[in-house]
Amino acid sequence: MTIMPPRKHGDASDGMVGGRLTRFEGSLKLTGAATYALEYPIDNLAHAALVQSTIAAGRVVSVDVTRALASPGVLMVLTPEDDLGLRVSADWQGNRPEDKPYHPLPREVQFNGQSIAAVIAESREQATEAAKLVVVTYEETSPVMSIDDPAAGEGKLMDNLTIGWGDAEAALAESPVRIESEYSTPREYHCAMEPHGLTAKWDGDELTIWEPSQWSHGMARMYAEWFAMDYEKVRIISPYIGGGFGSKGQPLAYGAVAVAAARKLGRPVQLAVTRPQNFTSYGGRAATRQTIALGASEDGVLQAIVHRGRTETSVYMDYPEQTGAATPILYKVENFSSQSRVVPVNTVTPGALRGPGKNPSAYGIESAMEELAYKLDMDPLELRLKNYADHDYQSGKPWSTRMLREALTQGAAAFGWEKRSHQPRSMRDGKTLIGWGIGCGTFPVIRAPSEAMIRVLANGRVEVVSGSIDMGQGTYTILAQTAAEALGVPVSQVDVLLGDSRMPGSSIAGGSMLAGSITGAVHKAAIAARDELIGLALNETGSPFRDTGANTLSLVGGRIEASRGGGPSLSLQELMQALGRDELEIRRNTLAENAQSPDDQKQAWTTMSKVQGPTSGDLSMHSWAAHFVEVRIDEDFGTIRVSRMVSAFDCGRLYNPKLVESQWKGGIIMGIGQALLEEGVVDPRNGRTINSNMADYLVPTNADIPDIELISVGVPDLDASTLGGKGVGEVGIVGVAPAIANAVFHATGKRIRDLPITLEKLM
Ligand code: MCN
Ligand code: MOS
Repeated sequence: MTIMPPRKHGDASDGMVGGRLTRFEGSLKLTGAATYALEYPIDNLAHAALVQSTIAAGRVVSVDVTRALASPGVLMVLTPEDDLGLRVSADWQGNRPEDKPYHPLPREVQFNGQSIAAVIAESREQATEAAKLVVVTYEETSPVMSIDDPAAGEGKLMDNLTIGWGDAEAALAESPVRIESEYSTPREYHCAMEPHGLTAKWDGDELTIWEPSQWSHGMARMYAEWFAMDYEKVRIISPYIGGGFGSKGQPLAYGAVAVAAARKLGRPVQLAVTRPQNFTSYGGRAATRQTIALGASEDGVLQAIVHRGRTETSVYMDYPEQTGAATPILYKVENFSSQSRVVPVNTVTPGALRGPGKNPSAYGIESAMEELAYKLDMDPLELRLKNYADHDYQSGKPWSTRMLREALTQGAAAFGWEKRSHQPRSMRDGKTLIGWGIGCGTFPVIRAPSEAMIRVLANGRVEVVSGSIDMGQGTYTILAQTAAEALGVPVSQVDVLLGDSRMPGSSIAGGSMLAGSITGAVHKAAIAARDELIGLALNETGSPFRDTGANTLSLVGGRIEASRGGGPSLSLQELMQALGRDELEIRRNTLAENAQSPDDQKQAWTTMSKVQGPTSGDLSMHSWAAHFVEVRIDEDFGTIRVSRMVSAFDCGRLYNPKLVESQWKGGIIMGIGQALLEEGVVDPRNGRTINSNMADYLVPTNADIPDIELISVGVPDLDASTLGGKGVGEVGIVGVAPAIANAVFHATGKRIRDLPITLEKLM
């Protein structure tokens, strides 16, 4: 779990905040040295395989397990008949529902692909084989297959998502120039390289779970509540994760099944969720439909935005994909109205997927803005700049920092936007139609309290310890940089230990909130550790500084010495030896002074109840993006290629620009997939996601990805975070799909309003 320091860096300054250090754990993952949740060598391990429903709605009448139980190696079959003895857990906010049993293998079937039984055997192969022999009889009821099913209806209005100011309907009616369109997006899925799964082991009343997690503390709490045990007795271990993209923030039904099976059997149990089962274990991004009407003056000043969104949810939980999330904050507008509905259908509850809400929301408003630009016969860049929001019209608050104008103008300059000819179909290269488009993106700055520990060891090495998560974004690396800079030691002297709920509490690696939150805690702990070391060096017996009369010392380049030079100079190892210390341990958190009780701390690390949104203070804080896209489309075949992209971002200060660039690129690549390839296809006969595998659910390959030029226009935003950074992980995807849709329109004159834009839609 200890991450080896990098063997070489180009430049010593790489180790400081802002340096371009390579991800510490990257080579461990590439070489197979990183151990994933299903790879821990655990003795006496039994293996579980899930049996999932093949109908979309109804009841399990009976489960015949005779043949499965007789199959070689089978130890146990769990069905809805078994009471696993679980209780429902509190939600993310920590709100406890009425105390009642929780059945992870329920009798009631609410979607196709719901887990209804599990076979546990000596080997994974035996469990998988026996799972096929379980015979389930159902009593079917009539399901609602998807948002397009006539039975789905208009859905439920989510009052808490209604946003409005001015009189949008009236202002729209009076506007001389208007557009109105409907935009749709299909179900989309995370498809992280590492599928879901876990290994669960009981030792008496203590439970250890190796499971990929975006939030070790939150997951430990929910497991503890399911199994009615003390939080302290559950341990989640998750040092390496092969991607999550939002899907690994909470324990899921299969986890409860595996842990319950381990308890019943008295043996550790491992459960590997198969790739198809991944598609229904945690929902993907909900299918969305939104209507946007824009009203403008003849010279292109926005008068009104009217937005109506509908998104799929499950029949058992209202999860709104907030299509009205970006619409109110991108432009200056005096009259605004947005309403959102959820439409219950027989699907697993959809969930957060990179850029939740903001992503489909930006797809809508950024497509609509471009439609308005054409209606006005105005350059889409000019329209965006003309309607630039000088403050947040939704909250009425000033922006903390908003360099979106710079992103638009610098992005345009790098892209060569001035060479564009406005008319659709007016740019071509032989039989290839060329189109250029813009899409803006945004993601809020979200902050959560976090805690970190700095340990200085007798050998002079420094450990940063946090239960937070690195699923590939770079947490290990930026925390080493943060500690090295604040302490004044080379980064090669720092080890970072993450991904264990027994370690200090932290925010979720989600909502792009981790980096800003946890660097704040590490910075605070490292400064305190430095002050403590200096204090000990000045005052402790045994220290050679004690008698020098110095009243302060400095710690630079890993050496402690008088600030003015002269006198003794000790490495950390020498100092620890002189002090006769084995270890110095400092913990700090970012909680408010009045929220430091053990209860407050537990709430802070294990629920979302202390998370602060972008407008919780006097300012409105967000990351911003402007994407410029060129597409090339074969006129005869309609094949679309993204041939060039420039994306300019304002994410404040960048802790590590190299990692930020790969975050942005990762988001952009997912956005290209969303625009052109990704679509969960629902079988209208039984509600099954037909293409629930990596061969049929298309994601981009290297050949689909052009050169992507990235520009950072951000400035440090010290209101947003301790070190001045804003969120990076999600904003990259936001605005990419509309930029591509807009470029496709510019190339072909045809506007495709439902994603993905596949060639048959262009024909
Ligand atoms: N960073 C930086 N400077 C900043 C902000 C961030 O250098 N001002 C860099 C750091 O390397 C940091 C990373 O960007 O580790 C992401 O920081 P942040 O934006 O705070 O996001 P989180 O750490 O909270 O990570 C979650 C975010 C989300 S919500 C999704 S979804 C997502 C994403 O990160 N899923 C990912 N990036 C992913 N990257 C990988 N490889 N795999 C995923 O599943
Ligand atoms: Mo990201 S979808 O908030 O994990």
